[in-house]
Amino acid sequence: MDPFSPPEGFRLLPGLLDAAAQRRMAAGILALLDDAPLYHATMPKTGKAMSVAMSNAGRLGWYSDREQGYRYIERHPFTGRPWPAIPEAVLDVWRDVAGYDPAPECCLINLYRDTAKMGLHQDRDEADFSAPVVSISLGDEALFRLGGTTRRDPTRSFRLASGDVLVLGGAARLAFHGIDRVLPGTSRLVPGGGRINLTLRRVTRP
Ligand code: MD6
Ligand code: FE
Repeated sequence: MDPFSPPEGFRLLPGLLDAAAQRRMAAGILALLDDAPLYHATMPKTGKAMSVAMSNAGRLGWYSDREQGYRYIERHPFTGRPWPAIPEAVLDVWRDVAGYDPAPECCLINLYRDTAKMGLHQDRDEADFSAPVVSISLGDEALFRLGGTTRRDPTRSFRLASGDVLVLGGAARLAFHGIDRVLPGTSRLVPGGGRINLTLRRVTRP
């Protein structure tokens, strides 16, 4: 008996990006990190650093620190510059799969090296849950855990490989999810090893 069934609006699109598209996208993202360097956001209240390194593209970037917690900001927290534009190839993925016309305002860039992981969470720092979150995996494979809309719901883990695209829309927009671990050495895409995940979101109401 498996009590798990994915919430409505969960879509996994394995291998949506072919190897050439993955290489171009990863190179574009790494280039943009010269302008918007990676940082480790810290947890509200405790100030504990997240193991995943982050940056953003788009008008708004997701950020967190001890003092002000989770939020979206218009400028890089350390350089003070506006975030770089979301690469066109990334916007194309949104246009292909989101089923939501206004363009994403945020592309959160997550880099997992070594033992980095992400605890079970909901994406709920946005003002508009009618838009899906679209997520693109590049590089090493990861074990992604998906649950339901309450923390107590049963969960299941899925393997996400480079080029896979995940859509959390509908009821799944507020599903709990996280990354249990990354499987080192499963891809050669990211120089130095690791996994890049891009999540595209609407933040404000259109
Ligand atoms: C990750 N992804 O794949 C983390 N959030 O590294 C997320 O937190 C995520 O994949 C919302 C929707 C899809 C996701
Ligand atoms: Fe998330």
